[in-house]
Amino acid sequence: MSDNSENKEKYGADSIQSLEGMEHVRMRPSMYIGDIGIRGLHHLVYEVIDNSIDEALAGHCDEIKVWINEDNSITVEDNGRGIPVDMHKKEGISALEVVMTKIGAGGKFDKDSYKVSGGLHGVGVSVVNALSKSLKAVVHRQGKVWQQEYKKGKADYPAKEVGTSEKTGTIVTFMPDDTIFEVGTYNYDTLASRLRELSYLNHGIKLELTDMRSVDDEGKHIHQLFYSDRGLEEFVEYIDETRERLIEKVIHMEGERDGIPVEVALVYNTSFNENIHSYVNNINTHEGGTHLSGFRRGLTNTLKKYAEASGMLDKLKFEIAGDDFREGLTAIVSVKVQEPQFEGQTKTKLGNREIVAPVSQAVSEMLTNYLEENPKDAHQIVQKVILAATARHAARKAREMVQRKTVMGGSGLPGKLADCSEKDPSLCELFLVEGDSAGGTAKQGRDRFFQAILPLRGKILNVEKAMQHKIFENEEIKNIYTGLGVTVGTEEDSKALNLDKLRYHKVVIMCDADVDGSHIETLILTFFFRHMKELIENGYIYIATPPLYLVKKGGKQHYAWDDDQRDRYIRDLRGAGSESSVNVQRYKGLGEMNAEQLWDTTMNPEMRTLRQVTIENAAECDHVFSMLMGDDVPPRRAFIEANAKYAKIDA
Ligand code: 0RA
Repeated sequence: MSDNSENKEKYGADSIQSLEGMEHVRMRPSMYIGDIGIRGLHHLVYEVIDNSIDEALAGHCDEIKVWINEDNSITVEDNGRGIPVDMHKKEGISALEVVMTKIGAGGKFDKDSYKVSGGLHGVGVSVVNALSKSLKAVVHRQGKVWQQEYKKGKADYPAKEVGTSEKTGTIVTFMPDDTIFEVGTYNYDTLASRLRELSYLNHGIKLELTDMRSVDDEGKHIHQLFYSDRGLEEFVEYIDETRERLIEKVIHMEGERDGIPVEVALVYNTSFNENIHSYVNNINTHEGGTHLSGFRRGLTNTLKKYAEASGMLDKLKFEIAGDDFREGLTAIVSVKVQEPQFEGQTKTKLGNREIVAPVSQAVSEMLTNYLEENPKDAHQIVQKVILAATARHAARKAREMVQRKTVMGGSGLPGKLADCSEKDPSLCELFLVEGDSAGGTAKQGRDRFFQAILPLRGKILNVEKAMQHKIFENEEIKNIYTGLGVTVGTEEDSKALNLDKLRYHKVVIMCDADVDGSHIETLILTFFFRHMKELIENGYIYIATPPLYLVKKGGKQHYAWDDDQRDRYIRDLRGAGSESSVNVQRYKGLGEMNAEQLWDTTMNPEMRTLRQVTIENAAECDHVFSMLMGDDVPPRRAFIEANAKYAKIDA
């Protein structure tokens, strides 16, 4: 999230104003792409793909190919009309050069002739150009091939004709500038999950990804094709792949209301979670907004009307709340908005009021039809709603018990919590530690001024499968709520999280570096993802990385975090001359370290590595957590085999 601080100091506010667009992008990259870490690096690719998606949405392109090249540069090719290359009257350079070098030009530089249809997307490819060491654009158009190259956003030469062609399209290859980005290596899975998401959100477009950096067992490059015929219907099927359906089919509609393209798909499963993912112009609006309000309104009104008319609610002794209609619901809402206003902390909340009605109407109409035509499913849904209302009633009591304690203050803190003395949450850290014994070591090893310890006993509850009231009755989970100072539920929203009294801005999950530890880590992360997502979104959740080995000889010792590092230390220490077999200790658990070692390697801010937990792709997380924590074994085994870190060590 930080700009290049060196640059920040060099230029004052005055000189910034006089800088040209491209230089401003290079000086303040975070303003344009969010950050200069791994996220920003991948954002560059999305920015280029967005332009091709716009061309596809305009109906001129149906194939987009992406390569991660051997040198970690990226190539994006589409079969659209090709970016125009004729002279741009006002600028005196080719239209291609305008698109590539003028900030904010995008496709909108000349409203009438060169508007990219929809013009829905991001900051524009010129930003990618500005942040690239080199970029090359090749355009196939009107029987010819044109090309132009750039360095740090500046053209090497005017666009030139380099050949003839029978096809049309645009090919952009860029190498991110390593003086700007902290990292330079692309992650295949990150790009793959974005392309999968895009293929569902824009059905009918073929998206291909190839990794030129490596080959598989058969000598082939890793390659995937993402294509969806049925759009969000398939997206919901994918997310809920391992959940048990309550109704047979995904309910799906696509259409236009008041000129706004709206697509919605939903299904009910037998779980207790609400999973609604909303998108505006293919961007995940994880803070929701007016389209989500419209969706909820349509859903609640329609189901309520149906349930009341059915007579099934007659014997119910309490009111049904909005939440009750969403338990076990998986849904996606996607709208395309010409001039979206984004609000909220992370600018991912849609503000346009005019979007509420079209979405709500679309949902009402779709659901009304569905309920009429599928009375059996309708009955199932209403029964589920009644069950949810009943459970919520029971859960409220359990939750209020937890919260009453928190409100009472001091004595309300969990008995097992060893608190820190500092009270400013921005300075405080809470370690959630696997097991009482490691908890004890951590208590001795910590800096008690700002580090608090909460030991968790064994495996915490799998919240993916538990009902609400079970969650609030669970001892370890209660301790997490009261320890953190987080409360749940307001008048309007019984699940809203209140972080005003959050006591720590770093919550560090510290588990053993083995299979059980990973399992516990996943259980805790599942809890945070489902019940305290805002903590992750605010960047408060971290994972500690205890070392795997201690390599020792005589008075010299080194900690190692992986096998390569261990082997290097072994060689180093052997190399010291003598014959003696160097001593290697494998730390299976935190408990095998003494307090001093734990502080030195894992807790001391000067030495430790904390991994911050972020959500790159919420829908993909939803899919993975439900799969990992659900009942279906084969997909889980496959996932673990593909990602396992400790399997070999513990086998
Ligand atoms: C404006 C006008 C036209 C094409 C494009 C933009 C265009 C931009 C990109 C960016 C990536 N791929 C693209 N493909 C097309 C064409 C106008 C015309 O031919 O009449």
